[in-house]
Amino acid sequence: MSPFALTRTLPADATAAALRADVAEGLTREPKQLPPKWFYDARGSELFDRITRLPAYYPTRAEREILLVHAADIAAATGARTLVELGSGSSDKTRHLLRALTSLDHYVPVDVSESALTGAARALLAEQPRLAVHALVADFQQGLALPSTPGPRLVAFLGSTIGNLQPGERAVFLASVRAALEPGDALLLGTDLVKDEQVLVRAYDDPEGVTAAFNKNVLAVIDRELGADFDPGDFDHVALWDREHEWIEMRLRARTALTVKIPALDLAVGFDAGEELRTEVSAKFRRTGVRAELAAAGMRLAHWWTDHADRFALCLAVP
Ligand code: AVJ
Repeated sequence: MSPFALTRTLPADATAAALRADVAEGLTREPKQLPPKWFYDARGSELFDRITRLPAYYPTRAEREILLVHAADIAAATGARTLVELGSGSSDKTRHLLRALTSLDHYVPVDVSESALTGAARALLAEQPRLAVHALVADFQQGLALPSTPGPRLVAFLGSTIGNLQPGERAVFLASVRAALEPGDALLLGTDLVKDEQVLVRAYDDPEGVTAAFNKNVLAVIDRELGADFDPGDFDHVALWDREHEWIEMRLRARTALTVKIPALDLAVGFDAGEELRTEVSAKFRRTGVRAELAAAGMRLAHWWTDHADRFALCLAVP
């Protein structure tokens, strides 16, 4: 049995307090907005899992293709002994990476969800007995205090989750990754690429309606956690391409004028008919932009791999 350790850098009640603060702030501002991290309760995670298998949602398959085709290149470029995976969730992509990186002996999954971490770690330990797993319950937006496992380290941030951050937040995040890297370490970053608007919008507004259900799930989370009386049926799912910022926005549009009570916050929130609540930004990238953002954070773009249709990129950045 290989060793397993778990470190919590998040107080047990931090998540509940953060949700209250985000809802109080986000629903009382103009325009209304919520951060996308609150989609992912058990049902939201299951819906996201279904999204990754939808014909219209290409990013997961495109990234998996790159991981499979370029596994040996990634391994040769890093020789990592420790893989740190940010926002690891239940991630099955990780398996391809772990199999390819034959030099690895430590795996450090980092996630805000302790249950996702212990579940994934158990499965991995059974499958990869050579690995010591040191799980970290942490919010990667609050800085990176990595456990002292042997180098070189490869920090992986896959799935284009970086696209959920606003440009300013990305700069802060990349700087904190850079600060955690030593010479010989590297960052493996997955980014969805700018492409035809129709393809992009369809990926966030699938004909099966799974993304619509995923989007509305955030209302069910607020109902359950804060005692609110949102009726998801009162809102329409909206996905649009913001050409100027080159990002997809998901919104929830009120079908009629309505008022929602949120007892835990002692708050009543009014929506006009047609008023929209922004629930997610999913930025799309170009190579030049990624290179510039990495450079601004003190990293150099060393490798850039894309899938056969140039829809998605995996890149390797070094300090
Ligand atoms: C997990 C953040 C990468 O932005 O594409 C999928 C989440 N939202 N469909 C993305 C998501 C709507 C996804 N990320």
